[in-house]
Amino acid sequence: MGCGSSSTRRIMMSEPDCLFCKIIAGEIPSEKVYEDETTYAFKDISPKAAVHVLVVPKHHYANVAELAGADAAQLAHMVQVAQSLADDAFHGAYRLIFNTGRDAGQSVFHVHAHVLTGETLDE
Ligand code: D5M
Repeated sequence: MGCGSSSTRRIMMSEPDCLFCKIIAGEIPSEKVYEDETTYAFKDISPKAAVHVLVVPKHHYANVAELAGADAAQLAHMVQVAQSLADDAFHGAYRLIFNTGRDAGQSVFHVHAHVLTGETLDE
C-alpha cells in the first residue's frame, strides 16, 4: 500500500452522507495541507490554534477506537503525519486530539486527529 500505513491492501470505503468523505473526494472544498495514498490533512474551518489541521484516513472509520481495531498502522501513520506538520510549523511541538463520541465533542463521525500547533498552547 505504500507510505508505511498498512501491510495489507485495503479498499477505501466511503460513506455517502459523510462530510469528510466528501472533502476527501473533492466534492466539498478544503484547504489541503497534505495528502498521500491513505491519508488526507486539511485546515480546520474553525481553528483553535495558530495552526489547526485535521488529519483523516481516506477509509471511513467512525472514530479512533474503530480505526485502532481495524488498522493500527494507519493510526500510527496519522501520528507521523501530525509530527511532520508540527516539525514544519512549530519545532515539533503539538497537541493531538481525537474527540470520541458526541458527549466528548465529536461532531463529525469520520475519525480525525486535531493537530494544534504553531504557537505555545495553554495547559
Ligand atoms: O471536529 C470536527 C471539526 O471539523 C471541527 O473542528 C470543525 C471542522 N469542520 C467542520 N466542517 C469543516 C469543513 N468543511 N472544513 C474544515 N473543517 C471543518 P469534532 O472533533 O468532530 O468536533
